Amino acid sequence: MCDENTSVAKPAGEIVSVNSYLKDFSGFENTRILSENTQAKTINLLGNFQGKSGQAIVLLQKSCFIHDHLPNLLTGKTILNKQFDNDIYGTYDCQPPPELNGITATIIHPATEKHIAKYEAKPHHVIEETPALYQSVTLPHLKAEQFNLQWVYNIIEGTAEQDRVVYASPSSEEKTGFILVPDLKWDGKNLENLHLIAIPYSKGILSLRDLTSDHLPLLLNIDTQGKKAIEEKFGLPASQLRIFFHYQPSFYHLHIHFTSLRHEAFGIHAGKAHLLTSVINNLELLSTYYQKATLPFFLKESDNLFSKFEEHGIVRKFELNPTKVESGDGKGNGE
Ligand code: G7M
Repeated sequence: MCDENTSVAKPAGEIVSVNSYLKDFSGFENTRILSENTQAKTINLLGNFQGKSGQAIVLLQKSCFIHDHLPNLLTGKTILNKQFDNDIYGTYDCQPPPELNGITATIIHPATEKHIAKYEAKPHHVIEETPALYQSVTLPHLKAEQFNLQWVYNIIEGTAEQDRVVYASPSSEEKTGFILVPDLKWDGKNLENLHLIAIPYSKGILSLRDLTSDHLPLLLNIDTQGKKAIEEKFGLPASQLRIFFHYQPSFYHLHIHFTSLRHEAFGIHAGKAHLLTSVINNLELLSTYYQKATLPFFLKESDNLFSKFEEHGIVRKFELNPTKVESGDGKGNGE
């Protein structure tokens, strides 16, 4: 059910996000499955809400098991319907009470074509981004087409997610200060998939590429205070944290991910993640390291940045060629 009375007034023509009043999924029409990951138990859907303008992306992830809930899970309230048994083995369709069987839902509305491309399954490619390619391809593209940063400014300016803030530096620390909040995709409770992001107050640092040794005080502050705050609030020591940047990120206001080592979060692998300690170390060795380095990253074919690299002849779309796969080396790489 929707309670539109609580929605924020917007200028005529601007679509009001359903997120300002949504209470359930009534009226949602699913038009397409964008992608699915059976291992991570996620599904990303495209659709719309009946009578509302704009497309909506719904990201669903089955929640992890919360250890404190286990005693309530294994009781008479959890129904077991047998699928089969064989000797000492039995498999059941298990139906726990709804409150113990949650799904984390993230809704993006109104979603742009860029959002849709981001969540759509498409082949990835490696791009070896030299400093020259950054200047001629990436930078002009991200200046023209980057995602809106309003949600970031809302957090650092104190108008959104303030009840979720885990740590905030004093506002006088303009250059070294930051705010630490749970990532959109984390429920803020389950330590198994802990995921927070540190957002510097300072505007204009687009990404890793902009960092020089001038930013070391900021990065060291984020490293020290972020670890301390997470240990104090969640009891997770620094040795259990993976702290990293994404390159390319989705949002070009510098931010740093803090995730639990046990969490196989999206974007923790080589080709996307750069550990904060390595970044600090590189900057200590050479102030202009990130202006001089070739930075490789993975890019999805559906990403507009991919088309820009394609136009420059740096990469081309990958099409699986079945004849070559059959008569080739058997690895099925189709090139
Ligand atoms: O790939 P990149 O490093 O740019 O990741 C950005 C992160 O910001 C993702 O993990 C998103 O889940 C997270 N994020 C995106 N939005 C729009 C929000 C938001 O509104 N609030 C919070 N807390 N995190 C967000």
